[in-house]
Amino acid sequence: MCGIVGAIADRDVVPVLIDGLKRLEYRGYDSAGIAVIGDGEVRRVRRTGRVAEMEAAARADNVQATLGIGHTRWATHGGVTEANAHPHASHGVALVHNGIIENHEQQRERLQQLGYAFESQTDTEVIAHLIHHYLKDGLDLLAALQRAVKELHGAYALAVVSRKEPHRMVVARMGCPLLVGLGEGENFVASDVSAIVQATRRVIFLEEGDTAEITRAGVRVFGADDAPVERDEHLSDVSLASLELGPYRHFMQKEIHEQPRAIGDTLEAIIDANAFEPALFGRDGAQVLDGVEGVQILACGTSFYAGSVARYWIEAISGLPCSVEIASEYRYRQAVANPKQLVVTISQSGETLDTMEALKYAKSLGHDRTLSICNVPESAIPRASRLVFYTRAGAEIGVASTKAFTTQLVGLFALAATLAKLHGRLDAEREAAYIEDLRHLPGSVQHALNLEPQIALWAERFAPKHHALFLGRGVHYPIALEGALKLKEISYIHAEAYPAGELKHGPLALVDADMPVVVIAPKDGLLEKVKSNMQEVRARGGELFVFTDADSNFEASEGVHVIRTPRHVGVLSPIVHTIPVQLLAYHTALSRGTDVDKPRNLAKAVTVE
Ligand code: HGA
Repeated sequence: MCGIVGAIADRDVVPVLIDGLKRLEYRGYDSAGIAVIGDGEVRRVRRTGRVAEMEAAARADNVQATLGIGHTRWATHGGVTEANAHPHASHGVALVHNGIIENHEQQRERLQQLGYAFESQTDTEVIAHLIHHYLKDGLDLLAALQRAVKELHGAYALAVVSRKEPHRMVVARMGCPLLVGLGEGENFVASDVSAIVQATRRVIFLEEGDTAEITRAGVRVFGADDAPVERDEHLSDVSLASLELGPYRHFMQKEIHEQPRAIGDTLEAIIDANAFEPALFGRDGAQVLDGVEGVQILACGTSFYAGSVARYWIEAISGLPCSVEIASEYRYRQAVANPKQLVVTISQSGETLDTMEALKYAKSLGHDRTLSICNVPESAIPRASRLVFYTRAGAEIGVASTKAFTTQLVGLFALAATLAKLHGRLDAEREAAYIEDLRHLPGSVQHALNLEPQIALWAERFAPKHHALFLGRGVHYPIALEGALKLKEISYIHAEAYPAGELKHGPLALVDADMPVVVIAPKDGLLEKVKSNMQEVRARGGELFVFTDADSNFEASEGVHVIRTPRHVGVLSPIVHTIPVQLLAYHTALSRGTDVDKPRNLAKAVTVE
């Protein structure tokens, strides 16, 4: 959350900053701002709302410079106002910040006593004054930053400029992502590579506790002890085309339709190996997975639902006990560690703060077998894990996760099958059958996507509603949860999901003609039970919208609408049944006219607590 970009060049960097902020806008869109250094002064332009509004203001003021920083905000401390928008400034120092400073109140009090006046309610402003305080003591900008960050508790990615040092910017990272982009005679800093990919693909990922100085000529990185360190250079494979909307109306729509390709790419290594092997998860795969006696999955949001599907798979296929927990709960409870358990963290961005902290906590308890399922190479969570399975979904820009979820499920299924094989529960015939199922998966997902016109008609009936209920059983219950989450995230319709058997224990009281009830009801061992639960809804006048598959011989009737995926895909059915609930949420949001890619109050890559 919050996007940072900075540039130093011998050309005007304002277009670079604004283009970068537009690409980072998915990380936060409460306000946007830039600060540039020119003629010995800091010039700031800040606006609430979208980057385009700030861009217009910068144009009107004819702001140009060769050094500048920019920010797109997802507010945590202080409302959505221009005064709270970044960059924040103190006597010729300006900075942008992603993260939360936990001891900002103490610092504010101290700095006020030192005579500093505050203009904003943010936690960020203390950092600007603190740096200025140390500049006044005679330190240079880099030393002042290094001194200041030692007094901060919490998380930060920072980019700082000063009117007195127009030839460099200085940056710091702790708990929030930050990378340096290396150009020819120009250099950059950004929260993620999408912001600078137009200028360069050569990047250095800063590590926890790093600070760096960035000039036109080069970059110097310092470790947590302020001593110079070398960090590897990487060549990013993010392409500009993958960040463009193309023929689609929204990134979410594009990303839903990219799923056959994303799943196909994610499957590649498994199909190539034609086997489920520990090496799919890294060089140490065999060492880490051998002897595993159970699995603990830690994740948030949609990734938590992917983990919830995996629990059914892992227990059913490998016979190992598996529990799934919301990362922000796990990290604060006194959990009982079992070093023979594999700890699996799931995060699209690899930067989800709660998940990262839960992983650190698990490690502190003695868990050494760690695996992450992640979509962003070189991000923090995979780097902190011994094993990793990279989903190859490509950049996911829509705030509501779609292709990241289905590709996570592919990785988790491969994990369940690999653990089963290691435990002698997967014979060659079954392994071959699963691989064959996976091979057909992109095609089955495409068939589900072809249902879009029918689902769009349903969406028109959902659009005027205020509430919706989603039901599923067994491995499809988490898909009901995911469907309800998608609908509430982007259409703002209040939606809840229940295991269908729970209906009579409470939620049935809510059912009436105004409460559409979505049911995920593929042909499996629980179908007859689900049908009985549906009768309970019908008997109370509820209207049912059923997603099922070709094998279920389920008929539509009065008050019961049915959409069928064209074929039953066995154990992979939850992946295919995700597609219709994504499309239902997307088209409902479209009918309601909400901002599909940037739903209110939310942002992508949740790097704050
Ligand atoms: N705490 C700062 C930055 C917020 C942030 O990083 N959000 O993801 C603020 O509220 O401005």
